[in-house]
Amino acid sequence: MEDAAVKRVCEGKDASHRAKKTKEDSENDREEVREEWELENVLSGFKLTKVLSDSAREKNMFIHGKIDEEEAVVILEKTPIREDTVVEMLNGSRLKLEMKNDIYSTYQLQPPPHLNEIKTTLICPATMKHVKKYQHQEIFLVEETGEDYQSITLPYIQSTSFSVQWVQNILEKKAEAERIVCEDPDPEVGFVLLPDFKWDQKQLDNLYLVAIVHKGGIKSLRDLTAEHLPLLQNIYLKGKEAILERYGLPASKLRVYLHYQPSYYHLHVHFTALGYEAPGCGVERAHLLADVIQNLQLDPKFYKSRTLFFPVKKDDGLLLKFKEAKRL
Ligand code: G7M
Repeated sequence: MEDAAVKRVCEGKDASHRAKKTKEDSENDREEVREEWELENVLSGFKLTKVLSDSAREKNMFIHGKIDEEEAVVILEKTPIREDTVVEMLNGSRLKLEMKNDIYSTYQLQPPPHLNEIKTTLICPATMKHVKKYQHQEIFLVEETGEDYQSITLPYIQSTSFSVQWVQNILEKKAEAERIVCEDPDPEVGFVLLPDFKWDQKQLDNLYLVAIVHKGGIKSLRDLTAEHLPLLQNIYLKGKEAILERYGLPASKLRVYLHYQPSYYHLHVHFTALGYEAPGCGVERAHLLADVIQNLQLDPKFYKSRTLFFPVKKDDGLLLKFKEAKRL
């Protein structure tokens, strides 16, 4: 089932059109794509300020720099090796022998460029808040009561939080419209489900979609009451159905959750492959949508009054506010 689904993903409009074509087609495509790429290399003038963090295990690097005097953050990430192109890669690469001993040998393999892509995310112009977000830092667990939220967190997020322009662009079809997997346009219970920009859509192992609600004014989990149950149930039901239909992945293979604190204060729900340890899916930050629904069914004001825990980086202004209020 999953293989067929990968095929469907790869045949999707914006998923890899490289996967299932004749060799000639692929070469023609590559010519066109190469031209596109050369025209669009906005990174050619990138000047490094600092590597913010990197991980040999995750094979990624977060870099702060400048492009034409504008602050920029670049995220580079080696993508998983794909089953549908692995034979092409083995057959079509250059090999350099590193060592040979009896039946054992190791090589450096240089795949053809189109099989050697690095997923790259650019944020430009980036704010210092973006730079801090990706900077490797010590983290602390904050314990936030309902009162703390009102007196410390809410004023803080109202004074400083990331712009949600990208969210508005999605809802108004000004960006990423062709990536939408499913939409319910209802202004009260509707949402848009689309691939998270962390997912390259090349394989289902790291499937990552995000459902963004149409209704404005719901900042986070803290704003949810029983009145939002129809909205949450609708996202849960239709989101799972759409993922099953499009990718062949059943609900039993999904982790569906909200972040607290989120990075962007316009309500959205994460749908990730269960086997994928997505950043921020740990118990200190992720709240399963199914639990959120049940909690609100039991107590309509559950998230107004409960103490919630969340991780905060050392440099985060919110941590300072909790310290100033002697809550840490
Ligand atoms: O942490 P929080 O719950 O706020 O998560 C927001 C999610 O939105 C993250 O998983 C991001 O990777 C994702 N995301 C952020 N931006 C800026 C974009 C974007 O422009 N497009 C898409 N599709 N996802 C985004």
